[in-house]
Amino acid sequence: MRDASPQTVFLKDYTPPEYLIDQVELNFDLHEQRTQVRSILNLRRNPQSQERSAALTLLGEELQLVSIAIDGQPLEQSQYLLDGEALIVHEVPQDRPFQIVIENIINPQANTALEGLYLSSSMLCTQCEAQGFRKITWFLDRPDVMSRFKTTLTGDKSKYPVLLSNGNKVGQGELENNRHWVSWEDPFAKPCYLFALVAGQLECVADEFVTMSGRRIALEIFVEKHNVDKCAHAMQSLKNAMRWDEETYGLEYDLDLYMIVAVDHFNMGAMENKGLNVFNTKFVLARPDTATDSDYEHIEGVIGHEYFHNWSGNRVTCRDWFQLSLKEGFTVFRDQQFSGDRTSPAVKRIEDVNALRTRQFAEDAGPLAHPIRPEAYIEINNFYTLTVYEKGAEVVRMLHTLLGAAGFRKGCDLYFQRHDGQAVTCEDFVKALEDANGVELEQFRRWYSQAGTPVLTVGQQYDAESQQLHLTIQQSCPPTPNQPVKAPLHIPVKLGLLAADGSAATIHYNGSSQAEITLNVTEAEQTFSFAKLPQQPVVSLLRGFSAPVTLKMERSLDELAFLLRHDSDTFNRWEAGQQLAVQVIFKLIDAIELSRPLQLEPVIVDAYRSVLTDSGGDLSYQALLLALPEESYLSGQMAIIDVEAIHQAREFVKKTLAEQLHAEFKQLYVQHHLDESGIFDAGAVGRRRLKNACLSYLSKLENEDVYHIAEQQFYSARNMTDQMAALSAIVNSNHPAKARSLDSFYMQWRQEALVIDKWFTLQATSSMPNTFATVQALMKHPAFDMKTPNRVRSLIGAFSQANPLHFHAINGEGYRFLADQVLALNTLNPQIASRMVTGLAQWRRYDAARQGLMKQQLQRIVATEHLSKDVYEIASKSLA
Ligand code: B3K
Ligand code: ZN
Repeated sequence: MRDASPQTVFLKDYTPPEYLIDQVELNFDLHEQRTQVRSILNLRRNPQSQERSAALTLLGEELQLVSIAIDGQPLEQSQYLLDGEALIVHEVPQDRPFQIVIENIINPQANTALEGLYLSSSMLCTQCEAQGFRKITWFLDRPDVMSRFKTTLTGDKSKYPVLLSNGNKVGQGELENNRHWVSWEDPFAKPCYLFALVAGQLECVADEFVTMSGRRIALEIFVEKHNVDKCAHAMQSLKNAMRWDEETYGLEYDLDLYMIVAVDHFNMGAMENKGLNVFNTKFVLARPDTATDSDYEHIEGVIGHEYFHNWSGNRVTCRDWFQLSLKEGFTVFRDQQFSGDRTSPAVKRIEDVNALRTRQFAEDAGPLAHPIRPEAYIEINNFYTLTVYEKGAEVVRMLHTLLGAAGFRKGCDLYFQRHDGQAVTCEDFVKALEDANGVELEQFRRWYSQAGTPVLTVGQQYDAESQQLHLTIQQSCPPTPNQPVKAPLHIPVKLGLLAADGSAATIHYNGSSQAEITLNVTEAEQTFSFAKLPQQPVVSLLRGFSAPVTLKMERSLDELAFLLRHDSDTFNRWEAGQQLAVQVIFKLIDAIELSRPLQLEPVIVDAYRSVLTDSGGDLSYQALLLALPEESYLSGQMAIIDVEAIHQAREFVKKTLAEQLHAEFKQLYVQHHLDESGIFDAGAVGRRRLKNACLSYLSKLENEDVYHIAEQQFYSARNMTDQMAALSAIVNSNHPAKARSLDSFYMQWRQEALVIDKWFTLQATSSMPNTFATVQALMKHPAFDMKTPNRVRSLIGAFSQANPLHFHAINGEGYRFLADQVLALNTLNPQIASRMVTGLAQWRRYDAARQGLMKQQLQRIVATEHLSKDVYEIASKSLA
């Protein structure tokens, strides 16, 4: 058990800050083990606050106090109180502004939690969101306190030749003992979570961007020397993002300088600190031979995301952390739009929905379900969730759908104009959209407060005599923790109708005639009627996945095959193929569970044959049409998850398709297997994706010919996409050269940490026997390191979250292993530890034996002494 039960923070308890800090001056004397901080805070009472106490409470953790003074007067011990989390000054001036000067010491080297100021390799850097600033110095560490920061960094010239902070550089100089200093000033008031500093031996890759109003912005990417040749794509992505935000939202960059620093040790993807983004190297570094096409896409997406935060997050920030989705959901929506525009909107949408349905839906259906605006937390870092981010983005997307692109833009314009420089709420965002469009979104607001994935159950009735189609839509939402009963939501449902020849049937509805309409589903049950339909049309519902819901609608395999061939909506065309495969796979699962012989439905073979022979132009899209639903998506459809049957059924479909369509797969493979350097353009990416999808099918044949193809591709590849695809085909088969290929890959890339991460992940996610033994051996590999989050994720995270077959082994070894690692990480890095616990959270979805085993490990975790708040919250809520 923990030493004391941790406190829960509630949204309903929010009150405005008692004091404000208008200006801060920070001075850092940087040393790995003993950094001295001198902080000058210019404070005043907040006129908005109702509280009337004379005391001031500043938050601080793991700090060593040297001195504290008010208005030049040093404080005696009796004038303040110090505990592990706060510094309370008993009396401060009430009727005038005052100044507090604090000196304290921190130890960055001892900081393995990677929050606050820490050491990554030989570089010093910070991570302050959500509450890391209090590990740097005592402060009003809450987002509604916005201050102007001036920062001076002093450090050794050889160790820290580069000294960076937010804003513009305003001074620098030399000191004795080979030391130097640099001063930075950020003219924009910001919450302290957006503060950053970086010090180290860094090379700068520089470029420039001219804004729409003609201002020249210096762009600088800082990396370690050996990575200088991997920054071009990140730089181009940044320029693309800056242009896109101007063109799409009319938003221009505000400072004269935009800096990005790439660090090896980082708890998440990246951080949007004002003017000085700190990035996980994973989302910056790319060269065709080291990064896959997906890596290239993710880099562009994350660079865009952090850049877009400059407006949605920094210029307009969150009042409190319950409003996190205000900036995250909105910014994810913006980065999704950006990536779609840069690549293919159809492909991007499918990828996003796929991720949402496999991962966020599971979160929403389990013990950790929460609304996109949560109402309570123990540790806010636990709420950077798929729900807040991805479902949050879906909620913004629905607003975009309801208002139309122009109306949504008008609303955003008003939001940014009305709230620039403020810390606001989700309510303020919705209000701005309403006001700008003269609409009311009262019922829609429930999306912010209700958790769980709504289910739409659709029935159709065609009346030949009146030529009418009636669609009855029922909505419901399963109970989630603390929310047993849900009220109906406002759900936009996009609809199209197809005539028998596959063409669009006109929708006559409420006096208008259109090819596609958006239905406003607002009640628990509603019937929509469509007239002038001489024949029964095929319904294409929830086009573009217009709402984050589960759709239940009876469909025959033939109807799905028809939609896969003819639906003009690219999302629903893909979705029809998915649902076709889901139905086929579930029939096989039934057969497996009844020990019956397995047979593949011919309709899916025909459907795949037509996909294989009709490219339609977008090869990435064609590759997606060929991808079977993932095991995790299939799990989500099962009352009691049977990992083995799911795996076996899906493999059977894949192998049988490969056998029956062997010639077609081979032909496409050969056609698109060109000698490519790995240039990242849509054409080349599509060719690689399609070809490698074919290779993945062919590898199921386990024959010499395919072994040869895979090995050839592995050794001759000049880009990482092809090399990884070939290695993956080899590792997930009985290929005789498996060990040799893995060794050769390791030797080739041992200097490239991000590539070695892939090497770990590939082995951790293998479906072949002995994977668990391999994972255990890899834990002892010299390249494995518990203090490097990327490495932990690549091995422990990959095994527990992306290898259901082996993680859920019936002897419980996977669960025990995960709990061991969670407890080891708990002391080192609570944020990473608590992310790993989520592998056990879904225990109720498994059979009784597995439930018992998973629960046992969760109980073991909760019973451990000195458990971090992070791990305690996730483990105890999972058990609740
Ligand atoms: N805002 C950061 C995430 C901070 C996570 C803190 N535990 C990155 C992002 O969403 O852009
Ligand atoms: Zn973000």
